[in-house]
Formats: sequence, C-alpha cells, structure tokens
Amino acid sequence: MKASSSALIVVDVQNDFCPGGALAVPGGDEVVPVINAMMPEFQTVVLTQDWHPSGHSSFASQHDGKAPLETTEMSYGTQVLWPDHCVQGSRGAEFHAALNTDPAQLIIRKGFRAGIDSYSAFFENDQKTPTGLLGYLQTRGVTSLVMTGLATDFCVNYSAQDAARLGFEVTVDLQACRGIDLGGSLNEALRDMKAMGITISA
Ligand code: VGL
Ligand code: ZN
Repeated sequence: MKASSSALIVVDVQNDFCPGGALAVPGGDEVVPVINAMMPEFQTVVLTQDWHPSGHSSFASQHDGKAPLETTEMSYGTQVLWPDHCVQGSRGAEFHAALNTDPAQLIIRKGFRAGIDSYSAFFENDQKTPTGLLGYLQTRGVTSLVMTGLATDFCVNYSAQDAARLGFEVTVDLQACRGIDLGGSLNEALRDMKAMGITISA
C-alpha cells in the first residue's frame, strides 16, 4: 500500500475512447486490467470523465466545412475538432464496463461547458478555469500523483503538465495509458512531460 500522500488519477477510461467508440484510441481498452490491478495500492483514487453537452464547441459537427481532427481558433487558442464524443448521459460517455469504479472516491467531470473544452483534470483549455480537483487533493494531503488512462497525448498529458506546474510529484505510467498520436503528438507530449520533470514509467 502506498502512502496516503499518493493518489491514482484515472483519466477518461470511457467507451468512446475504446475500440468501437466515437473517438477510439488504439488499444484503449487494454489499460482497463492494468488500472484495475493498480487501484488496491492507492488510498486515493480519482476518475475523470469527459462530459460534453450535445453540440459542444469541440465537435467538428458544429463548425461548417470542418472535418474531425482539423483545428480551429477559439478565444482561448487553437482547438482540435473532434468527432462527437462523450455526450452527457450517452453510452459512449460511460466508463468502460470492466473498469473497477468502486475504489474511486471522486469522479471529476470536465468539458461540460458548451463553449470551452477541458483536456486537463485541473483546468479547462483556457488554462485558468479550475475543475476543483486541486482543492480536493490539497485538502486531502495528496502531493504525489500517478497518472493513467486516455489519451496519453491529450487529457493525460495536459493533466500531468498542470499537476507538475502546481507542484505535484507526477509519474505517468505508460503501461496504463494509450495515445491518439495526431501528427506526432505522442512523442511531443512525452518530450514535453519529461522536460517538466514528470517521471515517465514504461
Ligand atoms: C480527449 C480529445 C477530446 C482525451 C478528450 O480524453 O484525451 N481527447 N476529448
Ligand atoms: Zn472531449
């Protein structure tokens, strides 16, 4: 059992990011048994859940002439446009059926505001609107995080980088993550995370 100062963060292990889902990450479902096996080691387990209203502004379907995986400029910067995914209450937004959700004390939902996306578990994509996770972890005395889930180069990456900037000791466990890899985004994410002092465990 790890110290109570350590938490397991499980990012977006939802049907839409698994094979057959709307935004399937290659091998996304393979993280499920790995994460389930890690959970008993941690006294704090937090799940995140991508949770978009229908018609969310990150969906390519909301932008005339745009296809999924193209980008657009939003008030807060460049945004990748995605297929419709993780719509609130849909089957695609549910956690993978084999993920053990029982040990989790907190589920953070993110991306629920129509006009702004939220990759990170800590801040929305404007990099200033908080999700509340920081307060939860701080008030519970958590200082060290092990990050797992989907996708390595988007939500895991943004969450890990925010955590490092906020002063947490961060490890990303690659056995328990899978990436999308859009135009080299996976290697870029790994390089950026290492440069920030995040431990990448293979
Ligand atoms: C994610 C793209 C859009 C993720 C969420 O969980 O990495 N990626 N929404
Ligand atoms: Zn999303």
